[in-house]
Amino acid sequence: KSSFTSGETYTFPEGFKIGAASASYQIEGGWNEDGKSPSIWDTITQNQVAPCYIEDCSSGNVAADSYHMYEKDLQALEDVGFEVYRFSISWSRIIPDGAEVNMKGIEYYHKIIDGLIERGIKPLVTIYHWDLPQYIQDLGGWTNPLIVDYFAVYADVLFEHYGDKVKDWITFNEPSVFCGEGYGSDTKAPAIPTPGIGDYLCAHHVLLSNAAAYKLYRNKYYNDQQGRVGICLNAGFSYPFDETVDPSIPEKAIQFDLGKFANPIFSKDGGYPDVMVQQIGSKSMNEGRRWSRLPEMTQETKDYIRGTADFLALNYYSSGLAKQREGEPDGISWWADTDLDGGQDPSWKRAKSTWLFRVPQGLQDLLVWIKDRYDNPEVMITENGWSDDGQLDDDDRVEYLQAHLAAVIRAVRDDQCHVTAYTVWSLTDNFEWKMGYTERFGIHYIDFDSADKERVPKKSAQFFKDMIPTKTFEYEVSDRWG
Ligand code: PNW
Repeated sequence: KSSFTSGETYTFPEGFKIGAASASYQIEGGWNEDGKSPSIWDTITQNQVAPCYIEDCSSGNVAADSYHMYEKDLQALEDVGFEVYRFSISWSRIIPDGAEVNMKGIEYYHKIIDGLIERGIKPLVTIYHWDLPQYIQDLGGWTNPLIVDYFAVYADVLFEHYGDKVKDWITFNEPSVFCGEGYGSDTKAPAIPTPGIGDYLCAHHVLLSNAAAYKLYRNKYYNDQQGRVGICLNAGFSYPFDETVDPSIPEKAIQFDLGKFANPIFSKDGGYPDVMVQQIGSKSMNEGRRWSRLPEMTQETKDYIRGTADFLALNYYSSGLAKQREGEPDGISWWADTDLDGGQDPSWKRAKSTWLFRVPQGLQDLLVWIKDRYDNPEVMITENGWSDDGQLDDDDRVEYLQAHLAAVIRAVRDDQCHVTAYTVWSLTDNFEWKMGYTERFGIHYIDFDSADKERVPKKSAQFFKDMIPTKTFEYEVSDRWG
Protein backbone atom coordinates (compact mmCIF):
# COMPACT_ATOMS: atom_id res chain seq x y z
CA LYS A 1 0.00 0.00 0.00
CA SER A 2 1.42 3.36 -1.02
CA SER A 3 2.45 5.79 1.70
CA PHE A 4 1.87 8.81 -0.53
CA THR A 5 -0.67 11.22 0.99
CA SER A 6 -4.29 10.50 1.69
CA GLY A 7 -7.66 11.64 0.42
CA GLU A 8 -9.99 10.41 -2.27
CA THR A 9 -9.10 7.09 -3.91
CA TYR A 10 -8.36 7.39 -7.62
CA THR A 11 -8.27 4.31 -9.87
CA PHE A 12 -7.30 4.11 -13.52
CA PRO A 13 -9.76 2.48 -15.90
CA GLU A 14 -9.15 -1.05 -17.19
CA GLY A 15 -6.44 -1.15 -19.86
CA PHE A 16 -5.04 2.33 -19.13
CA LYS A 17 -1.24 2.26 -19.70
CA ILE A 18 1.34 4.14 -17.65
CA GLY A 19 4.88 4.87 -18.73
CA ALA A 20 7.70 7.36 -19.09
CA ALA A 21 9.01 9.55 -21.91
CA SER A 22 12.31 10.84 -23.30
CA ALA A 23 13.77 12.33 -26.48
CA SER A 24 16.86 11.42 -28.50
CA TYR A 25 18.88 14.63 -28.31
CA GLN A 26 18.13 15.10 -24.63
CA ILE A 27 19.51 11.71 -23.54
CA GLU A 28 21.62 9.96 -26.17
CA GLY A 29 25.00 11.67 -26.49
CA GLY A 30 27.16 9.84 -29.05
CA TRP A 31 26.57 12.84 -31.27
CA ASN A 32 29.08 11.84 -33.97
CA GLU A 33 29.27 8.09 -33.54
CA ASP A 34 28.67 5.27 -35.99
CA GLY A 35 27.97 7.54 -38.92
CA LYS A 36 25.60 10.05 -37.31
CA SER A 37 25.70 13.51 -38.90
CA PRO A 38 25.11 16.76 -36.96
CA SER A 39 21.60 17.94 -36.16
CA ILE A 40 20.55 21.57 -35.64
CA TRP A 41 21.00 21.04 -31.89
CA ASP A 42 24.59 19.87 -32.40
CA THR A 43 25.20 23.00 -34.45
CA ILE A 44 23.67 25.42 -32.00
CA THR A 45 25.27 23.90 -28.89
CA GLN A 46 28.73 23.46 -30.36
CA ASN A 47 29.08 26.97 -31.78
CA GLN A 48 28.47 28.81 -28.49
CA VAL A 49 30.65 31.65 -27.33
CA ALA A 50 30.14 33.39 -23.99
CA PRO A 51 27.57 34.55 -23.07
CA CYS A 52 26.36 31.13 -24.14
CA TYR A 53 23.20 30.20 -25.99
CA ILE A 54 22.58 27.42 -23.43
CA GLU A 55 22.19 28.52 -19.79
CA ASP A 56 25.17 26.49 -18.51
CA CYS A 57 27.08 26.50 -21.84
CA SER A 58 26.44 22.76 -22.09
CA SER A 59 25.40 20.50 -24.94
CA GLY A 60 23.93 17.06 -25.53
CA ASN A 61 27.29 15.72 -26.76
CA VAL A 62 27.21 13.18 -23.91
CA ALA A 63 23.97 13.90 -21.99
CA ALA A 64 22.70 10.75 -20.21
CA ASP A 65 24.90 8.77 -22.64
CA SER A 66 21.96 6.56 -23.54
CA TYR A 67 23.69 5.77 -26.83
CA HIS A 68 26.03 3.57 -24.78
CA MET A 69 23.98 3.10 -21.61
CA TYR A 70 20.51 2.40 -22.95
CA GLU A 71 20.52 -0.79 -20.83
CA LYS A 72 20.36 1.47 -17.77
CA ASP A 73 17.24 3.15 -19.15
CA LEU A 74 15.66 -0.24 -19.82
CA GLN A 75 16.56 -1.37 -16.31
CA ALA A 76 15.07 1.78 -14.78
CA LEU A 77 11.84 1.28 -16.74
CA GLU A 78 11.64 -2.33 -15.62
CA ASP A 79 12.42 -1.50 -11.98
CA VAL A 80 9.54 0.97 -11.81
CA GLY A 81 7.20 -1.39 -13.64
CA PHE A 82 6.29 0.93 -16.51
CA GLU A 83 4.12 -0.48 -19.28
CA VAL A 84 5.06 1.88 -22.10
CA TYR A 85 8.17 3.86 -23.05
CA ARG A 86 7.92 6.89 -25.29
CA PHE A 87 11.27 7.73 -26.92
CA SER A 88 12.33 9.43 -30.13
CA ILE A 89 14.59 8.52 -33.02
CA SER A 90 17.44 10.70 -34.25
CA TRP A 91 16.88 11.40 -37.95
CA SER A 92 20.60 12.07 -38.54
CA ARG A 93 21.52 8.61 -37.23
CA ILE A 94 19.13 6.98 -39.71
CA ILE A 95 19.74 9.06 -42.86
CA PRO A 96 22.95 10.99 -42.12
CA ASP A 97 23.33 12.80 -45.45
CA GLY A 98 20.00 12.60 -47.25
CA ALA A 99 20.94 9.53 -49.24
CA GLU A 100 21.84 6.09 -47.85
CA VAL A 101 20.26 4.53 -44.77
CA ASN A 102 22.84 4.08 -41.98
CA MET A 103 22.51 0.50 -40.72
CA LYS A 104 24.46 1.30 -37.51
CA GLY A 105 21.77 3.81 -36.64
CA ILE A 106 19.01 1.34 -37.48
CA GLU A 107 20.67 -1.25 -35.22
CA TYR A 108 20.79 1.06 -32.21
CA TYR A 109 17.02 1.47 -32.05
CA HIS A 110 16.46 -2.24 -32.69
CA LYS A 111 18.37 -2.90 -29.46
CA ILE A 112 16.12 -0.52 -27.53
CA ILE A 113 12.90 -1.82 -29.08
CA ASP A 114 13.92 -5.46 -28.51
CA GLY A 115 14.90 -4.67 -24.92
CA LEU A 116 11.49 -3.12 -24.31
CA ILE A 117 9.55 -5.98 -25.87
CA GLU A 118 11.54 -8.57 -23.87
CA ARG A 119 10.49 -6.75 -20.73
CA GLY A 120 6.86 -6.49 -21.77
CA ILE A 121 7.09 -2.71 -22.25
CA LYS A 122 5.30 -1.21 -25.24
CA PRO A 123 7.38 1.10 -27.47
CA LEU A 124 5.74 4.41 -28.36
CA VAL A 125 8.03 6.03 -30.91
CA THR A 126 8.30 9.73 -31.71
CA ILE A 127 9.64 10.12 -35.24
CA TYR A 128 10.71 13.76 -34.82
CA HIS A 129 11.55 15.42 -31.51
CA TRP A 130 13.32 18.59 -32.71
CA ASP A 131 16.74 17.28 -33.88
CA LEU A 132 16.57 18.09 -37.59
CA PRO A 133 19.60 17.00 -39.64
CA GLN A 134 21.72 20.10 -40.34
CA TYR A 135 21.84 19.32 -44.08
CA ILE A 136 18.08 19.85 -44.29
CA GLN A 137 18.32 23.07 -42.26
CA ASP A 138 20.87 24.28 -44.79
CA LEU A 139 18.08 24.02 -47.39
CA GLY A 140 15.73 26.11 -45.25
CA GLY A 141 14.51 23.46 -42.81
CA TRP A 142 10.81 23.58 -42.02
CA THR A 143 10.24 26.67 -44.17
CA ASN A 144 11.11 24.81 -47.39
CA PRO A 145 8.19 22.78 -48.84
CA LEU A 146 10.71 20.16 -50.00
CA ILE A 147 10.97 18.99 -46.40
CA VAL A 148 7.63 17.17 -46.79
CA ASP A 149 9.29 14.67 -49.13
CA TYR A 150 12.37 14.33 -46.94
CA PHE A 151 10.19 13.63 -43.91
CA ALA A 152 8.08 11.07 -45.75
CA VAL A 153 11.21 9.18 -46.84
CA TYR A 154 12.54 9.20 -43.26
CA ALA A 155 9.20 7.94 -41.90
CA ASP A 156 9.10 5.28 -44.63
CA VAL A 157 12.50 3.95 -43.52
CA LEU A 158 11.33 3.73 -39.89
CA PHE A 159 8.05 1.98 -40.77
CA GLU A 160 9.94 -0.47 -42.97
CA HIS A 161 12.59 -1.38 -40.38
CA TYR A 162 10.65 -1.22 -37.11
CA GLY A 163 7.02 -1.58 -38.11
CA ASP A 164 6.75 -5.26 -37.24
CA LYS A 165 7.67 -4.37 -33.63
CA VAL A 166 6.40 -0.81 -33.16
CA LYS A 167 2.62 -0.38 -33.33
CA ASP A 168 2.24 3.16 -32.02
CA TRP A 169 3.91 6.03 -33.88
CA ILE A 170 3.96 9.75 -33.18
CA THR A 171 5.03 11.82 -36.18
CA PHE A 172 5.91 15.10 -34.42
CA ASN A 173 6.59 16.33 -30.93
CA GLU A 174 5.07 19.75 -30.20
CA PRO A 175 5.26 21.56 -33.55
CA SER A 176 3.91 24.69 -31.90
CA VAL A 177 7.06 24.80 -29.73
CA PHE A 178 9.68 24.02 -32.38
CA CYS A 179 8.03 26.24 -35.02
CA GLY A 180 7.14 29.01 -32.56
CA GLU A 181 10.50 29.11 -30.79
CA GLY A 182 12.78 28.01 -33.65
CA TYR A 183 11.36 30.42 -36.27
CA GLY A 184 9.03 32.72 -34.30
CA SER A 185 11.82 33.54 -31.83
CA ASP A 186 15.35 32.27 -31.16
CA THR A 187 14.83 30.16 -28.04
CA LYS A 188 15.05 26.80 -29.84
CA ALA A 189 17.20 25.62 -32.76
CA PRO A 190 17.57 26.68 -35.55
CA ALA A 191 17.01 30.09 -33.89
CA ILE A 192 16.05 31.89 -37.10
CA PRO A 193 13.54 34.48 -35.91
CA THR A 194 11.10 35.38 -38.68
CA PRO A 195 8.09 35.92 -36.38
CA GLY A 196 4.59 35.78 -37.78
CA ILE A 197 5.93 34.36 -41.06
CA GLY A 198 8.51 31.60 -40.67
CA ASP A 199 6.65 30.03 -37.74
CA TYR A 200 3.46 29.78 -39.85
CA LEU A 201 5.37 28.35 -42.82
CA CYS A 202 6.91 25.78 -40.48
CA ALA A 203 3.49 24.85 -39.10
CA HIS A 204 2.08 24.46 -42.61
CA HIS A 205 4.87 22.13 -43.72
CA VAL A 206 4.60 20.12 -40.51
CA LEU A 207 0.89 19.55 -41.18
CA LEU A 208 1.66 18.46 -44.74
CA SER A 209 4.51 16.22 -43.57
CA ASN A 210 2.31 14.61 -40.93
CA ALA A 211 -0.36 13.94 -43.55
CA ALA A 212 2.19 12.51 -46.00
CA ALA A 213 3.60 10.12 -43.37
CA TYR A 214 0.12 9.13 -42.17
CA LYS A 215 -1.09 8.32 -45.69
CA LEU A 216 2.13 6.49 -46.51
CA TYR A 217 1.61 4.25 -43.48
CA ARG A 218 -2.02 3.62 -44.38
CA ASN A 219 -1.29 2.81 -48.02
CA LYS A 220 1.95 0.90 -47.73
CA TYR A 221 2.19 -0.62 -44.24
CA TYR A 222 -1.13 -0.76 -42.45
CA ASN A 223 -2.34 -4.03 -43.96
CA ASP A 224 0.72 -5.93 -42.74
CA GLN A 225 1.59 -4.00 -39.61
CA GLN A 226 -1.79 -2.99 -38.17
CA GLY A 227 -0.32 -0.09 -36.21
CA ARG A 228 -1.41 3.48 -35.55
CA VAL A 229 0.00 6.91 -36.29
CA GLY A 230 -0.72 10.02 -34.24
CA ILE A 231 0.70 13.50 -33.65
CA CYS A 232 1.85 15.07 -30.38
CA LEU A 233 0.57 18.58 -29.58
CA ASN A 234 1.22 20.61 -26.46
CA ALA A 235 -1.37 22.93 -24.98
CA GLY A 236 -2.63 24.58 -21.85
CA PHE A 237 -6.18 25.49 -20.96
CA SER A 238 -7.11 29.14 -20.92
CA TYR A 239 -9.23 30.87 -18.26
CA PRO A 240 -10.60 34.44 -18.26
CA PHE A 241 -8.65 36.96 -16.15
CA ASP A 242 -11.90 37.96 -14.44
CA GLU A 243 -15.67 38.07 -14.93
CA THR A 244 -15.45 41.09 -17.28
CA VAL A 245 -13.66 38.98 -19.93
CA ASP A 246 -15.86 37.73 -22.78
CA PRO A 247 -15.95 33.89 -23.05
CA SER A 248 -14.82 34.13 -26.69
CA ILE A 249 -11.42 35.35 -25.41
CA PRO A 250 -10.11 32.19 -23.67
CA GLU A 251 -11.68 30.17 -26.49
CA LYS A 252 -9.65 32.19 -28.99
CA ALA A 253 -6.49 31.65 -26.95
CA ILE A 254 -6.94 27.88 -27.20
CA GLN A 255 -7.76 28.06 -30.92
CA PHE A 256 -4.58 30.04 -31.61
CA ASP A 257 -2.56 27.53 -29.57
CA LEU A 258 -3.88 23.94 -29.78
CA GLY A 259 -6.36 24.73 -32.59
CA LYS A 260 -3.62 25.82 -34.98
CA PHE A 261 -2.58 22.17 -35.39
CA ALA A 262 -5.58 20.28 -34.03
CA ASN A 263 -8.29 21.97 -36.10
CA PRO A 264 -6.75 21.03 -39.48
CA ILE A 265 -6.38 17.39 -38.38
CA PHE A 266 -9.17 16.62 -35.92
CA SER A 267 -12.08 18.97 -36.71
CA LYS A 268 -15.00 18.06 -38.95
CA ASP A 269 -14.34 20.81 -41.50
CA GLY A 270 -10.55 20.95 -41.35
CA GLY A 271 -8.35 23.96 -42.00
CA TYR A 272 -6.93 26.51 -39.60
CA PRO A 273 -9.39 27.90 -37.03
CA ASP A 274 -11.58 30.62 -38.58
CA VAL A 275 -10.48 33.15 -35.99
CA MET A 276 -6.83 32.70 -37.07
CA VAL A 277 -7.63 32.92 -40.77
CA GLN A 278 -9.61 36.13 -40.22
CA GLN A 279 -7.33 37.96 -37.81
CA ILE A 280 -4.06 37.11 -39.55
CA GLY A 281 -5.62 37.74 -42.96
CA SER A 282 -6.87 41.22 -42.11
CA LYS A 283 -3.64 42.18 -40.31
CA SER A 284 -1.65 41.04 -43.34
CA MET A 285 -3.79 43.21 -45.64
CA ASN A 286 -3.35 46.20 -43.29
CA GLU A 287 0.40 45.66 -43.44
CA GLY A 288 0.14 46.09 -47.21
CA ARG A 289 0.82 42.47 -48.12
CA ARG A 290 -0.60 40.71 -51.16
CA TRP A 291 -1.35 37.54 -49.21
CA SER A 292 -1.86 36.38 -45.63
CA ARG A 293 1.16 35.50 -43.49
CA LEU A 294 -0.84 32.38 -42.53
CA PRO A 295 -0.52 30.12 -45.59
CA GLU A 296 -3.78 29.58 -47.40
CA MET A 297 -5.34 26.13 -47.31
CA THR A 298 -7.33 25.25 -50.38
CA GLN A 299 -10.29 22.90 -49.98
CA GLU A 300 -8.10 20.20 -51.48
CA THR A 301 -5.36 20.78 -48.89
CA LYS A 302 -7.91 20.81 -46.06
CA ASP A 303 -9.26 17.47 -47.23
CA TYR A 304 -5.75 16.08 -47.56
CA ILE A 305 -4.82 16.99 -43.96
CA ARG A 306 -8.11 16.27 -42.20
CA GLY A 307 -8.22 12.91 -40.41
CA THR A 308 -4.47 12.24 -40.61
CA ALA A 309 -4.05 11.03 -37.02
CA ASP A 310 -5.39 7.91 -35.29
CA PHE A 311 -4.94 9.51 -31.87
CA LEU A 312 -3.91 12.77 -30.28
CA ALA A 313 -0.77 12.64 -28.15
CA LEU A 314 -1.17 15.53 -25.72
CA ASN A 315 1.63 17.17 -23.71
CA TYR A 316 0.25 19.13 -20.78
CA TYR A 317 2.28 21.15 -18.29
CA SER A 318 0.45 24.33 -17.44
CA SER A 319 -2.44 26.72 -18.15
CA GLY A 320 -2.95 30.46 -18.34
CA LEU A 321 -5.31 33.42 -18.05
CA ALA A 322 -6.39 35.49 -21.05
CA LYS A 323 -7.93 38.90 -21.72
CA GLN A 324 -8.33 41.25 -24.64
CA ARG A 325 -5.09 43.14 -25.29
CA GLU A 326 -5.17 46.85 -24.55
CA GLY A 327 -3.14 48.98 -26.93
CA GLU A 328 -0.94 48.04 -29.84
CA PRO A 329 1.51 45.13 -29.89
CA ASP A 330 5.13 45.85 -30.72
CA GLY A 331 5.88 44.27 -34.07
CA ILE A 332 4.56 41.27 -35.95
CA SER A 333 4.32 37.85 -34.32
CA TRP A 334 2.01 34.95 -33.61
CA TRP A 335 1.32 36.41 -30.18
CA ALA A 336 0.60 39.87 -31.60
CA ASP A 337 -1.80 38.19 -34.05
CA THR A 338 -3.92 36.89 -31.15
CA ASP A 339 -4.79 40.40 -29.81
CA LEU A 340 -4.62 38.88 -26.33
CA ASP A 341 -2.83 39.51 -23.08
CA GLY A 342 -1.90 36.54 -20.94
CA GLY A 343 -0.94 35.84 -17.35
CA GLN A 344 -1.17 33.57 -14.34
CA ASP A 345 -3.25 33.42 -11.20
CA PRO A 346 -1.10 34.48 -8.21
CA SER A 347 -2.11 31.31 -6.33
CA TRP A 348 -0.49 28.99 -8.90
CA LYS A 349 2.73 27.40 -7.68
CA ARG A 350 5.68 27.74 -10.08
CA ALA A 351 8.27 25.09 -10.91
CA LYS A 352 11.93 25.89 -11.54
CA SER A 353 11.01 26.59 -15.18
CA THR A 354 9.66 30.15 -15.54
CA TRP A 355 6.77 28.99 -17.75
CA LEU A 356 5.58 26.05 -15.63
CA PHE A 357 2.74 26.75 -13.19
CA ARG A 358 0.80 24.05 -11.36
CA VAL A 359 -2.80 24.05 -12.74
CA PRO A 360 -4.02 20.43 -12.69
CA GLN A 361 -7.67 21.35 -13.27
CA GLY A 362 -6.56 22.80 -16.61
CA LEU A 363 -5.78 19.27 -17.80
CA GLN A 364 -9.29 18.01 -17.07
CA ASP A 365 -10.84 21.13 -18.64
CA LEU A 366 -8.61 20.80 -21.71
CA LEU A 367 -9.54 17.14 -22.16
CA VAL A 368 -13.23 18.05 -22.04
CA TRP A 369 -12.60 20.88 -24.55
CA ILE A 370 -10.91 18.39 -26.92
CA LYS A 371 -13.75 15.92 -26.50
CA ASP A 372 -16.36 18.58 -27.31
CA ARG A 373 -14.56 20.19 -30.26
CA TYR A 374 -13.18 17.10 -31.99
CA ASP A 375 -15.75 14.39 -31.30
CA ASN A 376 -13.93 12.63 -28.47
CA PRO A 377 -10.75 11.37 -30.20
CA GLU A 378 -8.45 8.94 -28.43
CA VAL A 379 -5.94 10.92 -26.37
CA MET A 380 -2.70 9.77 -24.81
CA ILE A 381 -1.04 12.14 -22.34
CA THR A 382 2.51 11.81 -23.65
CA GLU A 383 4.19 14.42 -21.43
CA ASN A 384 3.46 15.95 -18.05
CA GLY A 385 6.11 16.86 -15.53
CA TRP A 386 7.70 19.25 -13.04
CA SER A 387 11.15 20.86 -12.96
CA ASP A 388 13.36 21.41 -9.93
CA ASP A 389 17.07 21.27 -8.95
CA GLY A 390 17.27 17.48 -9.12
CA GLN A 391 16.82 16.56 -5.45
CA LEU A 392 15.95 12.90 -4.69
CA ASP A 393 13.23 13.95 -2.25
CA ASP A 394 11.12 15.51 -4.98
CA ASP A 395 7.90 15.93 -2.99
CA ASP A 396 6.67 18.81 -5.16
CA ARG A 397 7.00 16.62 -8.24
CA VAL A 398 5.12 13.75 -6.56
CA GLU A 399 2.33 16.15 -5.59
CA TYR A 400 2.20 17.68 -9.09
CA LEU A 401 2.08 14.26 -10.78
CA GLN A 402 -0.63 12.93 -8.44
CA ALA A 403 -2.73 16.05 -9.00
CA HIS A 404 -2.50 15.63 -12.79
CA LEU A 405 -3.12 11.89 -12.76
CA ALA A 406 -6.21 12.59 -10.65
CA ALA A 407 -7.35 15.18 -13.24
CA VAL A 408 -6.95 12.58 -16.01
CA ILE A 409 -8.99 10.05 -14.05
CA ARG A 410 -11.75 12.62 -13.41
CA ALA A 411 -11.85 13.44 -17.15
CA VAL A 412 -12.32 9.76 -18.00
CA ARG A 413 -14.61 8.83 -15.11
CA ASP A 414 -16.80 11.94 -14.84
CA ASP A 415 -16.65 13.37 -18.37
CA GLN A 416 -16.24 10.23 -20.51
CA CYS A 417 -13.09 11.53 -22.21
CA HIS A 418 -11.26 8.88 -24.22
CA VAL A 419 -7.82 8.88 -22.58
CA THR A 420 -5.86 5.63 -22.81
CA ALA A 421 -2.29 6.27 -21.63
CA TYR A 422 0.03 8.58 -19.68
CA THR A 423 3.81 8.86 -20.00
CA VAL A 424 5.56 11.08 -17.45
CA TRP A 425 8.23 13.56 -18.54
CA SER A 426 10.82 12.32 -17.97
CA LEU A 427 12.35 8.91 -17.27
CA THR A 428 15.65 10.56 -16.31
CA ASP A 429 17.16 13.98 -15.84
CA ASN A 430 18.38 15.15 -19.23
CA PHE A 431 19.50 18.04 -21.43
CA GLU A 432 16.66 20.53 -20.94
CA TRP A 433 17.24 22.46 -24.21
CA LYS A 434 18.12 26.12 -23.56
CA MET A 435 18.32 25.50 -19.81
CA GLY A 436 20.98 22.80 -20.24
CA TYR A 437 21.30 20.69 -17.10
CA THR A 438 20.09 23.45 -14.75
CA GLU A 439 16.45 22.33 -14.73
CA ARG A 440 15.64 18.70 -13.94
CA PHE A 441 12.46 16.87 -14.99
CA GLY A 442 13.58 13.29 -14.31
CA ILE A 443 12.02 10.79 -11.97
CA HIS A 444 15.56 9.36 -11.91
CA TYR A 445 18.51 11.56 -10.97
CA ILE A 446 21.70 11.57 -13.02
CA ASP A 447 25.04 13.06 -11.98
CA PHE A 448 26.16 14.30 -15.39
CA ASP A 449 29.79 14.66 -14.19
CA SER A 450 30.02 10.98 -13.30
CA ALA A 451 31.43 8.35 -15.65
CA ASP A 452 28.78 5.71 -14.97
CA LYS A 453 25.73 8.02 -15.22
CA GLU A 454 23.82 5.89 -12.75
CA ARG A 455 20.02 6.35 -12.89
CA VAL A 456 19.06 6.99 -9.25
CA PRO A 457 15.33 6.69 -8.48
CA LYS A 458 13.76 9.76 -6.87
CA LYS A 459 10.69 9.64 -4.61
CA SER A 460 8.56 10.15 -7.74
CA ALA A 461 9.92 6.89 -9.22
CA GLN A 462 8.94 5.16 -5.99
CA PHE A 463 5.45 6.65 -6.27
CA PHE A 464 4.95 5.06 -9.71
CA LYS A 465 6.45 1.78 -8.52
CA ASP A 466 3.95 1.61 -5.66
CA MET A 467 1.00 2.77 -7.74
CA ILE A 468 1.30 0.80 -11.00
CA PRO A 469 0.50 -2.71 -9.64
CA THR A 470 -2.91 -1.54 -8.36
CA LYS A 471 -3.36 1.49 -10.63
CA THR A 472 -4.75 3.14 -7.53
CA PHE A 473 -3.58 6.06 -5.40
CA GLU A 474 -4.99 8.57 -2.98
CA TYR A 475 -5.15 12.27 -3.57
CA GLU A 476 -6.87 15.26 -1.99
CA VAL A 477 -7.86 18.12 -4.30
CA SER A 478 -6.74 21.38 -2.70
CA ASP A 479 -8.76 24.13 -4.42
CA ARG A 480 -10.66 25.07 -7.59
CA TRP A 481 -7.45 24.66 -9.62
CA GLY A 482 -7.26 20.98 -8.61
C1 PNW B 1 8.46 19.90 -23.80
N1 PNW B 1 5.55 25.60 -22.76
O1 PNW B 1 8.62 21.22 -24.22
C2 PNW B 1 9.35 19.04 -24.67
O2 PNW B 1 8.65 18.13 -25.47
C3 PNW B 1 10.44 18.34 -23.92
O3 PNW B 1 11.45 17.95 -24.81
C4 PNW B 1 10.93 19.23 -22.81
O4 PNW B 1 12.09 18.73 -22.19
C5 PNW B 1 9.81 19.40 -21.83
O5 PNW B 1 8.62 19.85 -22.44
C6 PNW B 1 10.14 20.34 -20.68
O6 PNW B 1 10.42 21.63 -21.16
C7 PNW B 1 7.82 22.27 -23.80
O7 PNW B 1 6.09 26.73 -22.72
C8 PNW B 1 8.38 23.53 -23.82
O8 PNW B 1 4.35 25.47 -22.45
C9 PNW B 1 7.63 24.64 -23.48
C10 PNW B 1 6.30 24.47 -23.12
C11 PNW B 1 5.73 23.21 -23.10
C12 PNW B 1 6.50 22.12 -23.44
